[in-house]
Amino acid sequence: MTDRPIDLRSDTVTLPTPEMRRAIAEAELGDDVFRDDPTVIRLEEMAAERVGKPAAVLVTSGTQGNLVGVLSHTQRGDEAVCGDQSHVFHYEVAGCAVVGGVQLRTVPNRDGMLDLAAAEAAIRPSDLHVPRTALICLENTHNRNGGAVVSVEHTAAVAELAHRHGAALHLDGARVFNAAVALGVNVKALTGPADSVTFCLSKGLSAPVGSILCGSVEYIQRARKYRKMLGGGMRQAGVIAAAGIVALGSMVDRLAEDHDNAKVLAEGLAEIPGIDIDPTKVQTNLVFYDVSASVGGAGLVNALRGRGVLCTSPYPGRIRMVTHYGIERTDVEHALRAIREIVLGVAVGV
Ligand code: TLP
Repeated sequence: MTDRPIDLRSDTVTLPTPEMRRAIAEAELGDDVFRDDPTVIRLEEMAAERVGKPAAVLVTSGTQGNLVGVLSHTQRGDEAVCGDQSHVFHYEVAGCAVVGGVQLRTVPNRDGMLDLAAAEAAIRPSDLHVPRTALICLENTHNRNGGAVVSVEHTAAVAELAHRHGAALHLDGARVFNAAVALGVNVKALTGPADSVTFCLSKGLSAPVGSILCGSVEYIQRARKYRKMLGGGMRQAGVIAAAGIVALGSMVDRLAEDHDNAKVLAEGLAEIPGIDIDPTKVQTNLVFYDVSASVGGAGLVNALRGRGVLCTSPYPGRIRMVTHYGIERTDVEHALRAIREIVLGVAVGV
């Protein structure tokens, strides 16, 4: 047992770096609803430039970014096509339906990708009886598909499909910098084909709060209004933006360390009898595996907690572990030892 928990529940648990804490303390501030906060404006300009869009708006969270993002592309009664494993469909409290009157239509997701034929078939014809397909949503990296990276080619193909049918493409890029680092490409190759992009400062990039929504100037103007409607008009938000500037400036390249640690974890898990994992599927910082043949999901979560290792079991029998800033190689080794003892202990009836 170590003195601090090894917290593998999510990369959302990351704490701000010392450089972020200094930047927060020294940030130049103003009321951002009046557009008087120079630090927010700097972050938004930096973020837009980074992903190759004309404009950006700081939002409170990835969920708010996706909701404002969808609202700014759609009207009530429209439909948005998304993956059946997507975050926007599973984990955003049906915000598109509740707030936007937008119906989500799912198509199969595999390895982060949308089934292109199914997506094309899901696009509505022009007919009195049916909703308008206004939008397609893509997610990169893909959370429920094990942190899978969506390729540049697939992103371009989905954008081409959307645009051919007069729809827009929104990218839920909560972890798009993980995808860019894993592929070794400039993030613009992944964000460029999309009409709008959300990415999170508060996950692997380790800022305490905040996400960014990017798109055209007119689109971001609409988004500012929807953000205000949703209570996301923030005042001296430079305290948040200051950490975001550090996040974008110095926390992107180190995501490779998290991916390496996830690989070590996955390879170690594959050697433990009673654990089902394909380590070749682990491309970024999310590690999913199955323990239904041994201790069971809840069993492992609880036993690990007693040994100072935190993780989640998002579906029965399955475990999710996430590597991030603050998780060192020695933490991964400690977690592996604890898992091995628990799983083998149960297997031999100890
Ligand atoms: N995901 C969280 C949980 O909600 C599951 C996590 O711990 O992974 N898009 C994607 C792909 C996400 O994974 C998340 C957060 C969001 C959007 C929402 O971001 P927040 O939590 O900032 O609202």
